[in-house]
Amino acid sequence: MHKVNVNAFLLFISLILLVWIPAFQEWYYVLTLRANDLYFLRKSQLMKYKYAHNAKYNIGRHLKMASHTFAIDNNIDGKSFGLNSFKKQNATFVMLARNSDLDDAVEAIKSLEARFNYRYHYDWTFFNDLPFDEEFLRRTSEVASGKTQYGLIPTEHWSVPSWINKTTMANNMEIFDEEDILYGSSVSYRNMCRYNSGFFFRQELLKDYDYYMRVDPDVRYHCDFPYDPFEIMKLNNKRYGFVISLYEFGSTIPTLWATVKRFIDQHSGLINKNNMLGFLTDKSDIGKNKFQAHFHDEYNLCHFWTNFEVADLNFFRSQEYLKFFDFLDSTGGFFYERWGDAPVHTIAASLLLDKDEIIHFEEIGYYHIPLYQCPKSNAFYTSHSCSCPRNGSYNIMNSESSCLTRYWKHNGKTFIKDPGYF
Ligand SMILES: Nc1nc2c(ncn2[C@@H]2O[C@H](COP(=O)(O)OP(=O)(O)O)[C@@H](O)[C@H]2O)c(=O)[nH]1
Ligand SMILES: *[C@@H]1O[C@H](CO)[C@@H](O)[C@H](O)[C@H]1NC(C)=O
Ligand SMILES: *[C@@H]1O[C@H](CO)[C@@H](O)[C@H](O)[C@H]1NC(C)=O
Ligand SMILES: *[C@@H]1O[C@H](CO)[C@@H](O)[C@H](O)[C@H]1NC(C)=O
Ligand SMILES: [Mg+2]
Repeated sequence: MHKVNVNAFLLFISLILLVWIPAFQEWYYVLTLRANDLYFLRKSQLMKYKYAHNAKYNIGRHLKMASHTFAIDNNIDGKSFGLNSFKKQNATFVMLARNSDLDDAVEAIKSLEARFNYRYHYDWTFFNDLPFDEEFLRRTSEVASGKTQYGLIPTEHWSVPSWINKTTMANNMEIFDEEDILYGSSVSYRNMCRYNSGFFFRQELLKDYDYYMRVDPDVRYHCDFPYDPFEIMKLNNKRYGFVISLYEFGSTIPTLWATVKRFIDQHSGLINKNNMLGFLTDKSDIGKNKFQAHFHDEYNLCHFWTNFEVADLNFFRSQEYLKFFDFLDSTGGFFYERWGDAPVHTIAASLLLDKDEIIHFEEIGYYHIPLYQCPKSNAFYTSHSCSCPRNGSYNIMNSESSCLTRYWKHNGKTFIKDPGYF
């Protein structure tokens, strides 16, 4: 009889197992995820009846015009928000940091990995105006589940241009300091705001991506993500996404709005027909949400907090945006005043994009000192293991300094789970 070669047979079996076991694990993993999902959704529905959310605490009811987090109750078929598609988008996280931010940066990365990225392994791209040191490279690479890459910002993107009058700048910074304006005399903060307004998207390392999500070292995520925000952007043709919206300090932007108005006059062709100018200029009270800010211009100071930002890089790379940035930059306002990247991005998105291209990510539990976005529905809170103080005054959902009601008023109430949205 033909003699079986035992060694060859064992090798053959080992090869089969090597290929088969990981495939099986992946399959088993997805199955248990689905089962968990279903289990928590069922459980959360029971919880809802046991502890009816807002009614129990009697807070924040007046401010909140609508929520689609509640819609989860109507749909517990386990297919929540396309969680299981696992299709990776053309996207990266982007973190700007100093070497001294390392400990915080590691915590922020761990937080986002635990709440979202361990399922997807999106790339992490880090930038610094000085070279990152060995320890920064090592520790951030250790905690990131995706590829990590590190860029040095060119000096032209992070310095006071030669045409800025240094005397005027110094005089103005002195006044800003006397008025106790935050970062009143910080040159590095001004460089940072101008870089984030006009240069981050030009970095070589970002050329190969369509979308990015900004992650600062001083932020944390407090709920499991119910979806991939990049996928939401892609599937719904969104180009700019935010979580928190507030009133800016008017003293940091005395001439910004006048500059914007000149831009609108001179480049009316660039302004989107279906823009969201109303969001920027509405100063009326909305229900019990009183208008909070005081400013001499039409601008109501509402802006998206850019420390969280998911956006289409191609928007920032567009001729429209570049023209807008150059126009603002040419006035020197980033240095003579202290224009933040938040009002700049917000005004640009509101004027240059179709308002349907902007999205509020209501289900993302997010913290940047001192504010949270903490989803208030018990069903959502429990099913996504949130760990934020839902009923505190620093939950933006309860806060009167939020511009969200103004956003809802001017951008409708089209939510992710509305029928036919996907
Ligand atoms: N590389 C570098 N990053 C900076 C510098 N200043 C601020 N950043 C980053 O810019 C972002 C915002 O800075 P932060 O101090 O948190 O400003 P705030 O949130 O407006 O108070 C964070 O990602 C910081 O790590 C700087 O001088 N160098
Ligand atoms: C810079 O501004 C100061 C006043 O702030 C002015 O006296 C000076 O002439 C300016 N310098 C230049 C080169 O324009
Ligand atoms: C990813 O985005 C970049 C920049 O827009 C683009 O050049 C590239 O083709 C995209 N890649 C894929 C796979 O879509
Ligand atoms: C809500 O806040 C009150 C006090 O303001 C506190 O006693 C209560 O424990 C809080 N409940 C939750 C669920 O955080
Ligand atoms: Mg910060």
